[in-house]
Amino acid sequence: MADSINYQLAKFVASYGKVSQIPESTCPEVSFVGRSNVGKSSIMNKLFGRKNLVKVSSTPGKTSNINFFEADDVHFVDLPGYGFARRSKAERDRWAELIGDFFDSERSFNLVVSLVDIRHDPSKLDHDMIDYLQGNEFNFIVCLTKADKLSRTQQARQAAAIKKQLNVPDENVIITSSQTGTGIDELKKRIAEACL
Ligand SMILES: Nc1nc2c(ncn2[C@@H]2O[C@H](COP(=O)(O)OP(=O)(O)OP(=O)(O)O)[C@@H](O)[C@H]2O)c(=O)[nH]1
Ligand SMILES: [Mg+2]
Repeated sequence: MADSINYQLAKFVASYGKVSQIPESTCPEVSFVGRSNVGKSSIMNKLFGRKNLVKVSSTPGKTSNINFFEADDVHFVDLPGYGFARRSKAERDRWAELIGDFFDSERSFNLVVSLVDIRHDPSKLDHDMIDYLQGNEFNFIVCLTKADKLSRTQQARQAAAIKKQLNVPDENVIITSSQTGTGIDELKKRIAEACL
């Protein structure tokens, strides 16, 4: 680990269904949260320069465990998505418990990457998640995903509206696309700042 992270070394570590199963942090950790289908797995693959190290699902709500990846002595944590409409109450309760336990636990929360679809106003659950991160003073950034689906003008308009609605400072928001690579270098920079 020098002044940048070698993402080419990325590998899968383990998948956990309960927070109590996760070993103590042994290195810096970056976690990815956001609604189901927002693009968490895709942005991680883009960081790693890999097509499908992190499973990208055509069926939303597929990632129901906490999945750990590692690159160059940094952990990358793919958290299960929220807000999938066709989920049962039991599944939603399980999600809330898993995420609640995770952020309550004694870990190295170097950076939380909170993903929000740039095309839509943030949902109630996006607000809850980001309010929670702000309220508990987590070091976090918001990645606005799927920017390739909007024109430059629309991107700027949506980014401004979303920042205002979520009440997060300018410097905490990055416009990204896992398809074109927009914003990925900036994200890498923020990860390096938080972890190295
Ligand atoms: N156009 C475009 N599509 C994207 C982008 N990122 C993700 N997608 C697509 O959105 C869908 C969901 O992406 P995932 O990365 O699986 O989303 P996720 O947040 O991991 O979803 P869950 O694991 O279900 O919570 C897939 O069909 C992706 O190909 C992007 O930047 N641009
Ligand atoms: Mg996923």
